[in-house]
Amino acid sequence: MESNDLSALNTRFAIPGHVRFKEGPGGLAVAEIANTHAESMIALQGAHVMTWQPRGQEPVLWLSRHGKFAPGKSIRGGVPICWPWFGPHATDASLPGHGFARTVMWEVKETGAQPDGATFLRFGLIETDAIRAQWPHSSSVELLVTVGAELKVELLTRNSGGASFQLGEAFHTYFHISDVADMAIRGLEGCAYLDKVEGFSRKIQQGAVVIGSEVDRVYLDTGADCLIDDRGLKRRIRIAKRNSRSTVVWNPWTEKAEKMGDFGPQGHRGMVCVETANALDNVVTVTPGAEHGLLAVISVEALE
Ligand code: TA6
Repeated sequence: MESNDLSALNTRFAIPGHVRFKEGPGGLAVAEIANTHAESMIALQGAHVMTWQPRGQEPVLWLSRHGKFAPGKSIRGGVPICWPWFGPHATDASLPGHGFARTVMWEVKETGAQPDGATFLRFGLIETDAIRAQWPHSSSVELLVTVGAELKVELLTRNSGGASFQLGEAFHTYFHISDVADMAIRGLEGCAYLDKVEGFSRKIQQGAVVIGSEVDRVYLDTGADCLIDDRGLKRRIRIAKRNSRSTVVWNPWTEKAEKMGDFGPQGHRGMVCVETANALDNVVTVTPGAEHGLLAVISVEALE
């Protein structure tokens, strides 16, 4: 982004003690948030929350140090926005996996200092002909972010057209953990899931989710909080959600991570994705004039 664009952004939206705009990795324009509760960095490309670190805590989001930060390239880590479909496009394999929202430019629409000291930001996806060619529906989408002692992200989709459309979506959130062997995910006990590692076979979760090989599961019909218990960091990450019926758990493990090329050596051991989604059987129908808000609230607790 041109430096004058950054100066225009700072003129309109910077707030001392909260947010300013600067050139980030790969020359991507970013919002840099630093308040009494936490620090965070959000790329305007994809309205991509790259980092969130509450004061006194280790980073909560995982961001690859080997990622390619470049225009039009999805960032490996943080909170990629999968919209308006999750996974491959239903009928056109030439379209980007997980939709286009995470690799196109969004614009800053609002920033604010909250009474409790948190920082609020609102982003809007910039409509282009290229986007309309992939998504021929009259819609708008905004991301509302509150950076504080918790991280709150809400994806607001509005149907401004005359016909309903089906929406697949996710916060594809990468969490920083001490080591995958020292971690368990609770909250999905008894849930049905589609196991993408085994041909989307349908199974039921027995006990906590522990990871010792590639895991790629879409848990269905669940609105439950997920808890990442990290024994190494002696902390619990809570992912609460609203208007989400799917939770995706993913770790590529060694071979797939090496193939992807942007995890770094053994990078997969320090991360797990717990994704707040509406995917596969749980895609959402948005009727004309309706607004659908996917909400995730991430917080950190001590692990007794
Ligand atoms: O959410 C898990 C998943 O769908 C995996 O199947 C894998 O494709 C992952 O997303 C990463 O996808 P990406 O396009 O970001 O490399």
